Amino acid sequence: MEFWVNNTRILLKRDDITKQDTEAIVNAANSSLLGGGGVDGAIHRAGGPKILEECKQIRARQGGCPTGEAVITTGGNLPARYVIHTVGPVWHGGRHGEADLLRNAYKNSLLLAKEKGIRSISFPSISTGAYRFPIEQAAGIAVASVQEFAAQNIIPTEIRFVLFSDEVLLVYRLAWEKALQ
Ligand code: AR6
Repeated sequence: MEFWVNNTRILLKRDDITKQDTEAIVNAANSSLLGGGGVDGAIHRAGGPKILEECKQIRARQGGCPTGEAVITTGGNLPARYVIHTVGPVWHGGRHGEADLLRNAYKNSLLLAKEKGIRSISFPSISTGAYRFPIEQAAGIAVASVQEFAAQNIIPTEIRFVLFSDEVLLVYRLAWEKALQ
């Protein structure tokens, strides 16, 4: 299913993010940048050791990636040319700035893409797995962040939400429909 915000195509699909042919895919990483489970593990497995090597170089330079920020590596063996690694917040009940930090993770990933001239990008559902952010609220924040960015920026021209189950896809679809009302 797709929506348009000005000239940006927004696509929602149930799929594996490692298979996407957008110029960049976003990784729901952790601050160490050294890999983990979930989508992070899947990206490093499919992309091969080059991605981890580059993450280690970034770590050596800047000591990891703070929550809400984003860094970029190449895509190794992935179809995507780049991986943008962002760190969503761990859910601690909602009174610890979680919403703002999640908004920052989407926004800073999109800003980095724009800076690099990246025209198409795929996002997973950041923070809603191991980091336990409640899915409805996370979907609302993801949708609002992308909608706001697309309303103000020309690139990326295609933004995909690549969701791992029908249930999560439905939550994101409802969040978009609500946002467009
Ligand atoms: N494609 C798309 N989505 C996926 C894939 C995939 N291949 N695999 C899992 N998901 P999570 P988080 C979905 O836990 O909550 C890692 O260990 C998954 O079903 O990957 O931000 C990191 O290193 C869920 O809907 O990310 C961090 O330590 C969503 O991706 C920590 O987990 C996010 O789940 C980050 O936790």
